[in-house]
Amino acid sequence: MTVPFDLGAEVRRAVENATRELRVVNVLIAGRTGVGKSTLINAMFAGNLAETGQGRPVTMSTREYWKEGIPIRIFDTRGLEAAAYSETLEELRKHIASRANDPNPDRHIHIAWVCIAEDSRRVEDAEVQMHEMLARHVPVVGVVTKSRSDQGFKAVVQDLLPLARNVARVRAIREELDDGHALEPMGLASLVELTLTLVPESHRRAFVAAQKASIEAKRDHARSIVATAAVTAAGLAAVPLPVADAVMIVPVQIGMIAGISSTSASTCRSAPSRRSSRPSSEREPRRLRADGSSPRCSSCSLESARYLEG
Ligand SMILES: Nc1nc2c(ncn2[C@@H]2O[C@H](COP(=O)(O)OP(=O)(O)O)[C@@H](O)[C@H]2O)c(=O)[nH]1
Ligand SMILES: [Mg+2]
Repeated sequence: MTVPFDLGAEVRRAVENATRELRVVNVLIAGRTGVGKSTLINAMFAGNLAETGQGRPVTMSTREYWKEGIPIRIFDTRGLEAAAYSETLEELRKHIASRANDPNPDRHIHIAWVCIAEDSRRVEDAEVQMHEMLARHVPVVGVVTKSRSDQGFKAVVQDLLPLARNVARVRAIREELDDGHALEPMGLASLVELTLTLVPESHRRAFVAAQKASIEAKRDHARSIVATAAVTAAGLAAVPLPVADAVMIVPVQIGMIAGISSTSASTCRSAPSRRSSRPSSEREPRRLRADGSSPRCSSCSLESARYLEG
């Protein structure tokens, strides 16, 4: 008996499902000018988000950054040093509260990082007040930026930002010292892991996909997708079916690949484009290999449905 099987339709459906499930995670990053927010954003997330111009103003002091294809929105809050600080804070509070009431959870702010530079060795009142306001609405992490030598500063931050769920130390870029030694970036993967414990479960996958600092987070996520698909496939194989098991199991495999590639989107999209500049009508049709497998992304080596799509 022949069962019609449209591979293209299966791939499209799997990619659509995986993309729909991905959601959009919203991260608010607060801190004084110069503490290293933009540098941290660019080190942490795909797409050099903080370099994409000015972003969109959402309040007088807050700008929203995003890029097509990356499931994250960054809210960069400046103005901690402004004279009219309490107005800045109130304006931001209203904005966060109105988002929290939005029925669409993709509009909520899911996590806030309050950044304080280690070299300042000071926590200002403005930062304390900011963290108090934010903690009423979202989980807050204190982020000590430009870390080099703690000397008890993390404990001071923990003490002065008691509503922060945790405090992380990061160095977003490599720093070369006069004597030729270099300090490598640090703490970024830990900040990913810590943040993942605090964002709602529904939005974790989006965070995993958007971040580029922790390959482990992507790998762990891929493993859980593979494990789920294996259980589903085993269940199908156990049921006597009037068609070959493969017919039922191939869509599960395609879904699994689409799920994995959607959380590796940043890697795939940063790969040198293999898209042709020729109009699609002039391009050769895409082909599966002789063994039936699909081409692999040159960057992440995933047999990627998203890549297949392109
Ligand atoms: N050494 C070192 N410099 C950093 C680090 N993060 C940021 N910077 C530098 O600090 C300056 C201000 O950073 P920027 O990201 O523009 O700060 P923002 O105003 O908070 O967005 C820039 O010159 C960055 O290169 C870091 O982890 N280590
Ligand atoms: Mg900046």
